[in-house]
Amino acid sequence: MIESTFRQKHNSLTRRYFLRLAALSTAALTTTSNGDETPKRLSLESALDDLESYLTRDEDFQDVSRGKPKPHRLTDQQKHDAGMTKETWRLEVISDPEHPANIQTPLTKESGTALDWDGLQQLAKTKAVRFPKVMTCLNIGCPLGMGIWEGVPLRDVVWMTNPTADLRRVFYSGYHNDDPKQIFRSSLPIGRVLEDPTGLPPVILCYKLNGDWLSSERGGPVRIVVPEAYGFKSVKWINRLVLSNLFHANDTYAEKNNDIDSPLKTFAATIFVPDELAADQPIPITGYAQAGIAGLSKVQTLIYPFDQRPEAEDPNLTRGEWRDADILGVPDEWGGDLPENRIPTPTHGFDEDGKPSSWPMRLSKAHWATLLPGLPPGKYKLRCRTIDQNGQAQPMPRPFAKSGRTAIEQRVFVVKPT
Ligand SMILES: Nc1nc2c(c(=O)[nH]1)N[C@H]1C(S)=C(S)[C@@H](COP(=O)(O)O)O[C@H]1N2
Ligand SMILES: [Mo]
Repeated sequence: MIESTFRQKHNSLTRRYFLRLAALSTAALTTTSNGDETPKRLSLESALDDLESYLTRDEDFQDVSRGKPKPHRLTDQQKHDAGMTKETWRLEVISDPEHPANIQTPLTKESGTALDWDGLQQLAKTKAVRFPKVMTCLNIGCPLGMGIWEGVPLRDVVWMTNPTADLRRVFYSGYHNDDPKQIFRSSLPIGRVLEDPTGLPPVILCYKLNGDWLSSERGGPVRIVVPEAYGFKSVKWINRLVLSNLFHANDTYAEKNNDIDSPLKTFAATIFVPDELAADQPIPITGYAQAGIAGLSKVQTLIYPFDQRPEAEDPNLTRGEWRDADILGVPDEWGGDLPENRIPTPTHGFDEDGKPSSWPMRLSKAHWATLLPGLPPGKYKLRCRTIDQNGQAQPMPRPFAKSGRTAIEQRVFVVKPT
């Protein structure tokens, strides 16, 4: 779905991967039964040309924002008036009138205590955190983009109100044309805001993506980013936090049957699959995986003749002869317009040299590739799946579509007689 023109071509890592495979199986790659090597070369080239960069440029993210008009399409003057510029941005933090939390110093526009851009940047001097995260919509099969997000922990702003009791949940919403019907609201239990589960970065008030100020389309000047959640928890153009004693969610996204408590799932998808191959020609395939809350341990592929239907009896294809693909290593180039191609330090999950502490990274993307043995002429189905770090094969352990997509992808290709 991402525009191929924006894809970073000639990803050197993947190029090396295929070259190494080619060297290992020179005989298989350089001659077909009739001595013609052209089709093989062609499909390797196509596989490489179709790759994407690891990080996504701000403007290359897909956008699914609601609103009439969408807030980021307002004119500069309208954004100024709406509090959607650095100069005019204000964040109010108040107690819920219906389910009051006990807070001593609400931050309001009226009293001139609302948090402004300077106040946020003041906090950022000592509190700024960064972490990698793939932004994925619960209802869309393909991630919207992969970024390094920077911001101030939301708890530091909650503490500014001096809460003392009766605080169980935080509701938050962004600018939506001053129309109550257009409000996009999300929420979190206060526990998640005040404390980070082991290994997870904090929920942040985010103002930078990949080292640069967050654009208006991405939710700038300031949005929420929740590391382990689907996109709808990461509200854009944030301007209001409501501290509440209500004990349950009331997210806008709960409409339409969405499971709003589901953290990111692990799944794989293809990027390049040849449509057509010659008989016995090795089959180069590339793809990406999303490492969800349970991490990523393997990506696997399965091929079977088109007219066999193993899924009829075994919907998750657990009895198939799945083959391990190779998860590609740390990229040489991060892409995403990251300044000097360097992960800034400190960033959660990276060491002082900007190298990932583990790979593939949780709550992030990974790329994979494989070169499968050639096949006799016919029409085939290719499937790919992940195994997470708990050993669960996709779509398990949480197969329900409304909890985030994990359906096993299928692609069709044809092998022609030579
Ligand atoms: N204010 C506001 N924030 C929002 C939305 C919205 O419509 N309005 N959409 C949400 C949804 S459903 C998703 S998936 C993510 C997408 O983030 P992105 O546009 O940066 O890719 O933004 C979320 N934040
Ligand atoms: Mo979404």
